[in-house]
Amino acid sequence: MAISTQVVIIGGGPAGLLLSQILQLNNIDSIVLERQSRAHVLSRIRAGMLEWGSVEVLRAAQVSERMDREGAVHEGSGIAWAGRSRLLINTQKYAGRSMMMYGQTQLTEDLYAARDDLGGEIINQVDDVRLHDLKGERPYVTYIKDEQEQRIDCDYIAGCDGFHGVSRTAIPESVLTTFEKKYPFAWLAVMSETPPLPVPTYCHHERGFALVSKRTPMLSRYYIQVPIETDIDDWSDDRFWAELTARLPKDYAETIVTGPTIEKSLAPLSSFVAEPMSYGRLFLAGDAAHILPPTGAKGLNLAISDVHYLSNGLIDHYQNNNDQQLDNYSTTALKRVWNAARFSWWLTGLLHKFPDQTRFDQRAQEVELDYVTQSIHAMRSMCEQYAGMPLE
Ligand code: FAS
Repeated sequence: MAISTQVVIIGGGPAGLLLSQILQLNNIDSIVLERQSRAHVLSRIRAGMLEWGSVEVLRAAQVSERMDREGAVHEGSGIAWAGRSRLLINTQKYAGRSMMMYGQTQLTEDLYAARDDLGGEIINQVDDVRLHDLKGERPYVTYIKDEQEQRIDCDYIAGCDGFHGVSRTAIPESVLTTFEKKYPFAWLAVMSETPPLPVPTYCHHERGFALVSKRTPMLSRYYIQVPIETDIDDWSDDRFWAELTARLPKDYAETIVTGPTIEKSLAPLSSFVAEPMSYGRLFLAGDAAHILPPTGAKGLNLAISDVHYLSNGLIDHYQNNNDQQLDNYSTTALKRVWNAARFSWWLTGLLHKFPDQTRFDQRAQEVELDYVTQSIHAMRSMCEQYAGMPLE
């Protein structure tokens, strides 16, 4: 039994849900196919920092009411190093754009609620999604739901199914080029129901990188760099708090409120970009096409900017019969992706301790941080990229 729609969206994470929301606001039908249950998707704890361009896309998509009420607008993040110096990546002052602290978990809840309000179609717990006839005029998707094979005919397919999804693998290897860099360390992340420090701050330390961040006024998010082969069971709460505070400047270490962790996870760091981000009637958006180390807080923001470009292209197709934006989607999206990938790679290299690092490397990192503090040109460049390049 085949049904049809205009756009099939594979993946019900932030990219897929936002795309379906924007399309429906522009009278374009879509169906979202999501492998997991809604509860599973909403249990994920990930990003927390939104660029102002992302805030504006979310406002236009009518999913920002709680973000504007509960999110925290702030001027940027701090960097501390050598236990003393400190700088503020003041995106408001040097790039004219603030940042918004708002958790990806909350944003995904808001997206699901908005889809429910508009009666958006999201089919959870589907299996064996397959893409067919991508080079034809009428591609289609098959999947298994409740042990029944289903088929959806459509005009376009949006692959929003993350790094481990099926969409990217539907592009022939002869067409796809991938670029990958794996870092020799991971981030050990915890969440605690404790009041966070006022400013999200990256800490460069000879013991390794640390990041103090927040999600809400009573939800703190902390990260420390650990070796890639780390076993999370070796990290009790006490050991985590002792290592985190050893890497913070003294005044931070003395004011941090510790407590039982409510979540603990390991995230190996890697950079990955796939080109092109489109093939025939398939368009990739978000982690399906790229993965960046969370250092630059870019992953979620790139998923939003991909969706911004892709939805503009689809709207132009259906409303103006103009395919120029769709034809240029991959080029346009990749320009912003590579900008963010380079910045994330640079900031990761600047702030982390590499296994083969020498004292010279450590000192060179500290001097570069001193330089960024003293040079308005270097500071402007860092802030412009941290704030996110303006959406074209
Ligand atoms: P997602 O992976 O979120 O969603 C893809 C969806 O597709 C999932 O729900 C999945 O279940 C579904 N799916 C997969 N295969 C499927 C199939 N075959 N059929 C149907 N559905 C399928 N980014 C930042 O900007 N700042 C941060 O601080 C930050 N921190 C992070 C910390 C961690 C631990 C992790 C893992 C990521 C972090 N990120 C951060 C990046 C992260 O937030 C992603 O960029 C974001 O989730 C991308 O959203 P999507 O592209 O929608 O992909």
